[in-house]
Amino acid sequence: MGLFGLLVASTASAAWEVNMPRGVTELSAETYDLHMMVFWWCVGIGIVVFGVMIFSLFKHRKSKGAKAATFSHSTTAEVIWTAIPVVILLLMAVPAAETMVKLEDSRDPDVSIVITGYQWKWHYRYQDEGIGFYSSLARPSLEARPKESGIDVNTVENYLLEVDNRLVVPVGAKVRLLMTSNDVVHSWWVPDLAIKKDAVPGIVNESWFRADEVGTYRGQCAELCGKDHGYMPIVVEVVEPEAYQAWVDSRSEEANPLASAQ
Ligand SMILES: [Cu+2]
Repeated sequence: MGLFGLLVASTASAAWEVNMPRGVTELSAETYDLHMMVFWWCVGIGIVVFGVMIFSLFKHRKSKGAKAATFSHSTTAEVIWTAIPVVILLLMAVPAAETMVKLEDSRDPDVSIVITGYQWKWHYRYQDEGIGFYSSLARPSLEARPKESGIDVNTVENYLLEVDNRLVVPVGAKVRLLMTSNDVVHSWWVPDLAIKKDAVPGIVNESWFRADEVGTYRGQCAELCGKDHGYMPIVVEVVEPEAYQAWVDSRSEEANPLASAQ
């Protein structure tokens, strides 16, 4: 309890979540529910197995004059303790497989974005809109980052979780993500979208999401990619379709020379 108290006290200033978030997409909710289902199965199995074990140890202890049984095999017991786990695994595997099939189905997207990992930033290119830009750690975080900066990082809003150029997508649209890397292996991870996918040089990985709620969702690179691995956050802004169109128009007008570079 003391240790727990310490742990809570040391992180009291930050939101302290133990569990994974439920997220804002249908599949993130499904993933969360699967996770919880398997978790409760594990809790149940733990209670039953340790319950029987502890009860047996206590009930048949030597001081009570218990005599050890001498049999070494029981076909009935072996069939039962094989059959029960098989049934449990099937009960978990069927819904998990259904969700996995959906996770892989990135056909017919409304928006398609190529994500390229760089040491240490992200590049986003909207395939059909002709928009391309880098997304780097925001200046307030960058300035507060060095130990000798003298800036209290607790005063920086969304410290290390803010970028200069956010990824903007429309709410309710199917967004396909094609991920690759320019140098080493990175991983594009946004918990609220239930996406954590490696960005590997020379390989294009695929993922997709359909955000149901307008909002700002934050993530980080999740693959140790070098000294500034902790300084390449991800910010996804889910907006209404009209706001998205306005953003696309404003971006196109800028005629960003990097748009066609990637
Ligand atoms: Cu990285």
